[in-house]
Amino acid sequence: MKKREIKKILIANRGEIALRVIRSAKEMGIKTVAIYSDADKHAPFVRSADESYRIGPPPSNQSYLLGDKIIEIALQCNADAIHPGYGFLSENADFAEKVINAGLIFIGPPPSAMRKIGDKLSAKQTAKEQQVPMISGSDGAIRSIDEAKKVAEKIGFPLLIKASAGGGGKGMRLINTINELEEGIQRAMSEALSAFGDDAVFIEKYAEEPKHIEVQILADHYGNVVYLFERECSIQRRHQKVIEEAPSSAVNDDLRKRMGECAVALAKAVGYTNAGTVEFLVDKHRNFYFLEVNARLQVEHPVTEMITGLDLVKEQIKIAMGEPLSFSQEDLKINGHAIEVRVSAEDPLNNFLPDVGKLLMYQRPQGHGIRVDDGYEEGMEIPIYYDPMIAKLIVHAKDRNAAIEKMLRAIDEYKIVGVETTLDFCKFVLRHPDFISGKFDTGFVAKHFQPQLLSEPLNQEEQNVLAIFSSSFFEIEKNKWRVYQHNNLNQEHTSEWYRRRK
Ligand code: MV4
Repeated sequence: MKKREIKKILIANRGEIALRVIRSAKEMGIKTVAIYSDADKHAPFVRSADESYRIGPPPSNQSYLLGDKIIEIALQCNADAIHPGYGFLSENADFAEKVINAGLIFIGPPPSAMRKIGDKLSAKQTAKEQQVPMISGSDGAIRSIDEAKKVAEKIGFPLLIKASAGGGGKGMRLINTINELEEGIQRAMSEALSAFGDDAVFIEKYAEEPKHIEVQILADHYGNVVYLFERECSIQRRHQKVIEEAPSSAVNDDLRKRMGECAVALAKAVGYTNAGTVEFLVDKHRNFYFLEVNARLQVEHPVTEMITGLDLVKEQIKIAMGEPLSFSQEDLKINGHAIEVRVSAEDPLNNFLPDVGKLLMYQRPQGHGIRVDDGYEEGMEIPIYYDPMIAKLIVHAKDRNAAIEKMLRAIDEYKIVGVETTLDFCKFVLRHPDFISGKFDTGFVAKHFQPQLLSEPLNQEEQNVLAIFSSSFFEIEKNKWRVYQHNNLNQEHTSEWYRRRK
């Protein structure tokens, strides 16, 4: 692999991750190009890039998913490389291939590696060949109901039917008895076909109360592959991660090394380069099982950056330029503990439905050990067209307890008015005895969370203030008032602030 200079990068993404990539590129003396949809015209990432180009109307399929148009812009503005961020085109092997065929550098793994681990059956096949532990299940795709029944007899119930092309829980079905099996397979296959254009499904024994733990890897073009330890991602709801941390309190040095080495072996086997993540389930006996590979930089990468001191985007860019990794596995040490919470414009009191709108007030927490990766500013609208994540709030401290304390302080300092957010929900999790003790699994939210736990009934004084508000300035419904309460804004402050706004 010969070295190739990168002087200009086009970022094929939006929001916080576009800004995140732009910042690292700037520090490396690399020029940046933003592309944006009409919904993002005034976004910070568009302003902070050296050049920016409109790509189309707000919907993703008319903007951030237009691979050919994005490549055309990259060529016109003389960019050397494209960084895809996460989501959108980031794991699309055909797009990566087109980027390369256009003479540009794709800052990510080679399309061949993306294809080998892109569908779960072929990823599992490779993992198995590398002696990565597998949960018991079917050997490859299920071809008949008879075959499904044989596998079920062998492994027992409950079991899961998974779509090979699915990811992040899409196309998964839980089967509790033999009676549900036939219909389950048929439905799973037809759903997979319509959702992914591929009806391949497979069966796995259902692991009960598992933890979701993933290993970050980096691989250069000279066969050097390292693991940057693990992230604990069990706190999620409906397959959306809410809180991530590094390291995991359930992983000891021995398990860390075994999981890390499996991830490295898998990467080497498919000729993987750049940054990637290998996902595992870990059961209560500390057995780990391969799940899937994510061929991109992930949302939660900052917790790994905090405990390793590395800038993963810079590492991605250096790898793409053909530089060898500047460190080996032995050089890497875990320093302290990091936690990330995803701050989303969703209403936990209303089934986490997106609550988009204007950020009337937006003040970030500050201070020692606090990092906010966001893509919005006060006064901006959160568009309805994309993921409702407003920000990632990341803290770093000497140990897990200190990190939890710091996160609670940071959440209290975060002032967001105008949309409901997941901040209070995260506070609930961070204070829960089972979270604090580390005794939690992917079922935590379903087991412990009820919306009532976030909302105390209003006391008399609060009701009085609410009455004044709703009759005088604006129609402020109860939940909005709770946001002011959460933000510790007293009545005078709130009304004065509203007066100024008006
Ligand atoms: C499983 C499992 C239990 N047993 N596989 C969900 C997302 C996808 N990546 C795999 N998932 C699971 N696979 C077996 N054999 C439980 C889950 C699962 C889960 C995994 C990670 C994070 C959250 C989860 C929530 C529910 C179920």
